[in-house]
Amino acid sequence: MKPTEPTASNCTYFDQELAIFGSPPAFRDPLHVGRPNIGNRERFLEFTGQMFDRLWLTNHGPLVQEFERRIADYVGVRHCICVCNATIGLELAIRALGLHGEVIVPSYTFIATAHALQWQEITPVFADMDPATHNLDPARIERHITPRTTGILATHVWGRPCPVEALTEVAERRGLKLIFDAAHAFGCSHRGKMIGGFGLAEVLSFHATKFVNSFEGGAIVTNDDALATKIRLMANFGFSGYDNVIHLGTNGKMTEVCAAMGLTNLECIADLVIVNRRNHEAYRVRLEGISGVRLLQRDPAEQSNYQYVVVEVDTAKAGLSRDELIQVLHEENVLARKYFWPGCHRMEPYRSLCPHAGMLLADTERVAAQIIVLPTGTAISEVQIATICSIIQTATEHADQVRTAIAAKA
Ligand code: T4K
Repeated sequence: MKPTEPTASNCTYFDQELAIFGSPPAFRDPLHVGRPNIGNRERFLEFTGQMFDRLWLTNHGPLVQEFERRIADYVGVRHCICVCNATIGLELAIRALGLHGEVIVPSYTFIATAHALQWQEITPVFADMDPATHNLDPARIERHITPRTTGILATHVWGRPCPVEALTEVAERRGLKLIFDAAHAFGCSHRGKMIGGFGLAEVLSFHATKFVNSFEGGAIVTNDDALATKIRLMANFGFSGYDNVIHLGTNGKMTEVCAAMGLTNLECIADLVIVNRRNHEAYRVRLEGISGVRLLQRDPAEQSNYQYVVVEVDTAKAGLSRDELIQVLHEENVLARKYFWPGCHRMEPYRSLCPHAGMLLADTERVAAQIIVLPTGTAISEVQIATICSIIQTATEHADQVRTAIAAKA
């Protein structure tokens, strides 16, 4: 009998038991990608206790100030402005920098990167990725630069650093402002320097699904004093002291309870890396040798949060397409994700605004159709990882039967 919750001694997966063939799923409860890491609950209660005692719940309170100080120290930047989420953080950075017209972005990123521009009536112009890294390819940017282009907004996809130097060179030579969407990259480094200090500003996310979470939250980090002052004003309606609005602004403030969660999780950041790294290594060992399934590696010389376990499926070698493998996993209650399929350019409003964008995004389209993101973080065990890998192995070894079973279900 197949166990509903595999144990260490019983985690081998047999082909006749695949749920796609009609057996019960390997996992009774769904295994999600993006399960939140929850730090020390006692610490969280201490922080929130202080908050209740002070009767200070939001508007740049002491917990937010402390969170900002600790992030700035950790990243090694002069300024950190915490905000309610990274999407608002991107919007604020974009607006404070005066970007307008067109801005070059990857299509292979979460939709928020593009929306943060379009929301402000700036056209995101999608450039292709380097398929080896999944990051924006500097060599493919220049063909998109027009007299209306004012900036480049690049994402450190999966926390693996963008080619920062090459992007900086293009930006400087063409007179463009360069900022980074670092939503995935808190705790990651590039050439020994923490991500957060590159470009004119970088934007971090502390969403529940991120490596360090503050329920919802984000931060703009920068070494530019004037920019930091401006963003701080803009995130608080443009207020400078009581009753004095000196700038156009919005409400981008982080609450104290969010900062309490962020501080709690920041205190155990080293443990979170250990868990994610252990998981990544477990996946690496068990996926190695499965034909057509390649785990994206991290540069061991750099710091990484190992927050995303990303595999590329080569249909010809695996015998199954990415979508077929996803279906196999979902039948087993492993809710693997297809991030960032189908690419921003194929989502609205961009699909309608620029229906032919895909013609210059061949690698984005190809890679987006090959990616599976697997569960990791503190909510998953090594035994569960072993089972997931065994499901993948069994499915690829019996690809023909799996395809037949999928076709029968259609
Ligand atoms: N830039 C980039 C490159 C980003 O990846 C993101 C966010 C942003 C900007 C914007 O940052 P924020 O404004 O969010 O700070 C999820 C996250 O919601 C999103 O924050 C994240 N990127 C993106 C990569 O993943 P969805 O649409 O996949 O969310 P959803 O609801 O499907 O949740 C993901 C999984 O997490 C689910 O399988 C269930 C699990 N989950 C989720 C939550 C909220 C839990 O187990 N517990 C939870 O509390 O976007």
